[in-house]
Amino acid sequence: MKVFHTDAHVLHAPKAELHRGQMVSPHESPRRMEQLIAGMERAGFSRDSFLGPSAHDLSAITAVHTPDYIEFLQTAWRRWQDAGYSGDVLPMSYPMNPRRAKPPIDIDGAAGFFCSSSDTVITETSWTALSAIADCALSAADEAAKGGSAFALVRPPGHHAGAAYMSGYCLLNTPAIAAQALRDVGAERVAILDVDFHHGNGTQDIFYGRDDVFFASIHGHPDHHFPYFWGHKDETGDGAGEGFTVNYPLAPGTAYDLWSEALESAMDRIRQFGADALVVSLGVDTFERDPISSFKLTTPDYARYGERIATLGLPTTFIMEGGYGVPEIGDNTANVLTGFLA
Ligand code: 5XA
Ligand code: ZN
Repeated sequence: MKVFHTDAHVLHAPKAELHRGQMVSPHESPRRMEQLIAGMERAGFSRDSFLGPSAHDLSAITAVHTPDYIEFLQTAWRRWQDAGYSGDVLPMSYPMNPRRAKPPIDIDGAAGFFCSSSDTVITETSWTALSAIADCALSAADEAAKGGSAFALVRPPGHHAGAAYMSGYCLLNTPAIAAQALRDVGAERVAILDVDFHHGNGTQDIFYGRDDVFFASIHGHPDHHFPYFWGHKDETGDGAGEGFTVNYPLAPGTAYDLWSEALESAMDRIRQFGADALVVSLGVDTFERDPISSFKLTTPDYARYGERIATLGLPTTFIMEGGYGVPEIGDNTANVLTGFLA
């Protein structure tokens, strides 16, 4: 399996994270990537074999994100400095009714307009990192468009970012960009399977009204976990998209027995949908020792579910999402791929 990766991820390195009332060292940091790569190497996916992405047109990103949001991402840090603010761009004020709100001129207000949670920041060089990771996701999707499978080993994650907002460490929705690219080169029906611990609210939001991209998410119940306001069972799509979203919110403490039942159900729905390509939002923060999550998956479980996903028999684009703080994030990620390839 081809693995696409870019060292440019280090250009997005937030200084701090607002977490449970304190500014802490960011959970989502370049160090995570070192842990991911170390685990991949232990499993035989050598760093030397990783491929750099090929450059894609910005239109592949604006097929999913609004042009004004992209312009915001590209210019926010400079505007923040020009306003005399210091540190990373860290939003503070949020519109309660975003659809009726207008973006203000002041960058402090504009940042809140394009954001939904204060754990997500923009640094001086974030955009360079983001455009390179979008290229990784698109390069992996190119492989799937040719009938193969590939992995975009990238950070920061993507699935909380909406068409016009950043959230939950995510600034560009890489799985949505990949899914849309697959549609644009001819896949009739694309399914997105989100196995990250957190609900993929941004991905859901982007495709909620559509019947050509199916979205399934297995995640910690929003009563207890970020992103809190989305991911309930009764969120099933809207208009033409009704029935093309399925959510499996699970209780804190869920282990593989129950988690895998949800996976089998999600895969049945993907089969019924008749997908001709699959995008997997591959978060490994379902791990029993993840510091910000509460499921109880163990390292061998990841290989078991990788093997199950392979039974769908679809060209598959894996995109790295969450998973934090422990060396096992690399082993768990590699296990999914090894199980898939077995
Ligand atoms: O999948 N999303 C994450 O892992 C990030 C959650 C951020 C919570 N502040
Ligand atoms: Zn997550």
